[in-house]
Amino acid sequence: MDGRAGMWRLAGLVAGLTGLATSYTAAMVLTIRESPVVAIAEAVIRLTPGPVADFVIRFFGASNKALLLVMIFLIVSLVFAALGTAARTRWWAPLAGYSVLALLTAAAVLLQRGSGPVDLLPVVIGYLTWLLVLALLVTPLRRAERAARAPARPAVPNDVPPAGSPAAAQGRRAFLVRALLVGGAAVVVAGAGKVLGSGRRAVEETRRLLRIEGAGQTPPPRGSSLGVDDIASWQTPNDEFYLIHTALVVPAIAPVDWRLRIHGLVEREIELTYDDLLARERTEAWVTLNCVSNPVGGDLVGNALWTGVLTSELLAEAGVLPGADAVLQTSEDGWTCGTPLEALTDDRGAMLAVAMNGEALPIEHGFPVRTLVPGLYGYVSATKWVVDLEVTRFADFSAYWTQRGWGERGPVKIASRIDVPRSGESVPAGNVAFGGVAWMQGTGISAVEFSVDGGPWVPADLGRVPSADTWVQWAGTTEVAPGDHLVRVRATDSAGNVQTDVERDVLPDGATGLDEVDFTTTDTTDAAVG
Ligand SMILES: Nc1nc2c(c(=O)[nH]1)N[C@H]1C(S)=C(S)[C@@H](COP(=O)(O)O)O[C@H]1N2
Ligand SMILES: [Mo]
Repeated sequence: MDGRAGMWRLAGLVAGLTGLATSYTAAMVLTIRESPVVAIAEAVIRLTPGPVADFVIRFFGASNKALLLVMIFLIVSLVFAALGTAARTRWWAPLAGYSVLALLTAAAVLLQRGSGPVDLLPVVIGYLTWLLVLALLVTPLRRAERAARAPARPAVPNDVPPAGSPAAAQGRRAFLVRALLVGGAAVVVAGAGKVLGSGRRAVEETRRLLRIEGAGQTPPPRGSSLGVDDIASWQTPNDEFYLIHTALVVPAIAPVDWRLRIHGLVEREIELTYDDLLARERTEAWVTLNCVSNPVGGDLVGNALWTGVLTSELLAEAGVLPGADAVLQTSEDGWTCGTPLEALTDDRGAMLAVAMNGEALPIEHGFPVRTLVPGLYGYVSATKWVVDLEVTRFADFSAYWTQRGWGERGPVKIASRIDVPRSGESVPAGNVAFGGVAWMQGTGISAVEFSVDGGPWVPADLGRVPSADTWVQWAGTTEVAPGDHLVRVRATDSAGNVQTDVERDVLPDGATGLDEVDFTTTDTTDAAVG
């Protein structure tokens, strides 16, 4: 038995575990639900045949997942050690081994519900850590072995390498120092990840158990959905609602820690706790929220039922002083926006929202409290994780996006979108179905028309809406001959303004122009005859 083999195993083990530590912490920092190792455990559970899984779950009770994690951990530890050993004679062996492990993990991550490319980042970070740390650790080991084998020393006639020259001993010492330093760093990194992750999980758990009394009592109006497949559903589910925020690490705020300060040009400062806010009278409304960065035809828009407390009432209580025309909103993560005071005090229903579609706000949508102002783009109004409202003057400040060239005020612009047919879709010629959504919060949509190949504008049917603040589904059909076509859509608001076809970029204050979709119609009579 080779006495030095232990060092190679140790190198493999330290490199492997350090990679697990960095990938775990990356997952916690990126607020990915679980670490890659958990993704593997879940994949194993999912891929285990039903009866076996049932047996295992019954046998191990609630601790089965923890046990599975421990087992996976032990197995990969053996693999890591083996890869260290393999590195001694075949430099490519760990590379191949890590690649296979990373690919398997990536597959497990992608199997999880709602995962996307970002969720692969921890896997990539772990993979790079493996390669880097192993290289760092085996370099002195190789040096030691080369020194031990140096021709200056007579070969020893057995398979134990010579105890070694001073150079060999030095190499091994360098290895041990590095292994110790890397191992220590890995423990620190994993500890940081645990702290980050546990705080977040506690908040997620609190949120999950939270019931906001009375929220979610306003069903979508009958007829809001036209029942046409592939038009965006009138109510956007929380986990499909678009997300925009500058925060890399989404704030996880426990309700007990949340405070809102209302101050500035007011007679009385107000400080509110979450309980204070929940104790107040609540309002609930369907409101469509959209992003100023949404291009014509884009999907940075969603419609949800929001429950909260009217800002008009809070600001009336604070007593706004003359001269104020803005409210500078600040979030826990330091993002700011400037909202016209009027929009927060008039009767449009601007609110501090605590629930979205009847559930406590999801963390990434601003838990525990966000602002929601019908009729304004999100970047000037919809502050997530809001903690501070300063009544002030537009002349006296410049908020996050305004500093970056975006308009100071962001009233929404009228828009309409084609969801059916999809771009490039091929449909049978004849009576072709068209449909989508249109919105102009605050004013409402009175008509939507579509036109094929520059032909006459065809009026569409509109779904029913509860107010002017939500989008409306539109749908219609018209005869289309076989061939390649282009359909365009335009909306008219309830004040009689027809959507312009003049194209403007999203910068500085929202895109304009008409959505258009290319599609093909195929002659079905040919197919029937053939
Ligand atoms: N704290 C914070 N709030 C924010 C933002 C942000 O970056 N940070 N982005 C705003 C923008 S630009 C939009 S469009 C909306 C999006 O809200 P959503 O992510 O819930 O859809 O949030 C707004 N509130
Ligand atoms: Mo936005």
